[in-house]
Amino acid sequence: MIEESLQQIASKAQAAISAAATSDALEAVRVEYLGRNGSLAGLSKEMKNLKPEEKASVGKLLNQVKNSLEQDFDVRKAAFDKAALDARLATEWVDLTLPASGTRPGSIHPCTQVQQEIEDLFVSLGFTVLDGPEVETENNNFDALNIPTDHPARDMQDTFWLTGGHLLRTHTSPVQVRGMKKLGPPLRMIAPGRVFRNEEVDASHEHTFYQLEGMMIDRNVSIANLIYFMKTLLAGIFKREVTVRLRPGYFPFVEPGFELDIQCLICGGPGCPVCKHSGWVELLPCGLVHPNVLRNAGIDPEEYGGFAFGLGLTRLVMMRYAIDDIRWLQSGDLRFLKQF
Ligand code: FA5
Repeated sequence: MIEESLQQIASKAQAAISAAATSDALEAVRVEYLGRNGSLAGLSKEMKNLKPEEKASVGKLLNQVKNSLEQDFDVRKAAFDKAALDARLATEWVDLTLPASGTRPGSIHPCTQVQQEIEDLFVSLGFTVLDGPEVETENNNFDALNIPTDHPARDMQDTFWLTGGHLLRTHTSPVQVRGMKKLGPPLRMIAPGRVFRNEEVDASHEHTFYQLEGMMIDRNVSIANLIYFMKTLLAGIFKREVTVRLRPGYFPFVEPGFELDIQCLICGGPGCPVCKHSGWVELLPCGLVHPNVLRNAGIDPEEYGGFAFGLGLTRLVMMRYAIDDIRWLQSGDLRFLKQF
């Protein structure tokens, strides 16, 4: 009797599994026949009314039917799942090789780009790249560079003074002092870095800006060497003819000293706020290293000489990219930065 009911349930359930048109309909069939309160569960509850000798055979049959229905159900379910996945893949096509959407890659700051180019150029010419601290001693920033306490040249660079004989370096020249002591002669070094001056900000002046110091010490270094390296530097950066002028310049740490100016590339010469309407931009002061500076670093000026320069890196970047106001460079404005 119970076997008969079992066979009937089995064939009805099989037919229902085959007939289920959707995954939801199939699930309803599963609940109806195989669920906790389904038909098979109802039959197994009746087992307790069977005679002991019948229990084993009916129990076995019940299990067989249950296993077989579960298998049919799984096969049909897998078919529905696959069809659903195929349908999804057909509409939701994903190209995994595309860059992820929503990310905005950063870019290298124009000052860093130009700095790296100059470093590569000078490294190829045998120069070492040195780093120095932004908080310097008064001695390295001034005294060792032949600018004693009462020297009027101290007023040329408005200084942010700190306590204990320290200051924010006003130029990269103190790295000359460190470089001479570290490397000893002969030497070729450059030192890019951030410098600070307590001065009014305008289109071409920042309180915080970048310079790039350069120095070569050897026997028989002359102005011809200095001019060669300055020309190589400008040709490497601008990759085209630029008009420059060399005029005498006063810096206590060089003798003779020069100012190398570049014709303003923002206005092309007639004058604008960047060149203070002069047509020229101060870019590359330089000169032959003063004997006192060599002596202060323990180098014999009778044996060695050298040249040094202090490139205004931020101004060079302005000229290179025709940036008409120095304040853009530290503004952090993404509309500006995204162009590089
Ligand atoms: C000096 O700082 C010297 N140490 C340079 C030097 C080194 C001369 C070695 C000789 C030998 P100066 O104060 O002129 O010099 O500054 C150098 C360059 O920094 C200037 O030509 C200019 O391009 C840039 N500069 C100066 N002040 C500012 C400023 N406030 N904002 C942006 N750039 C500046």
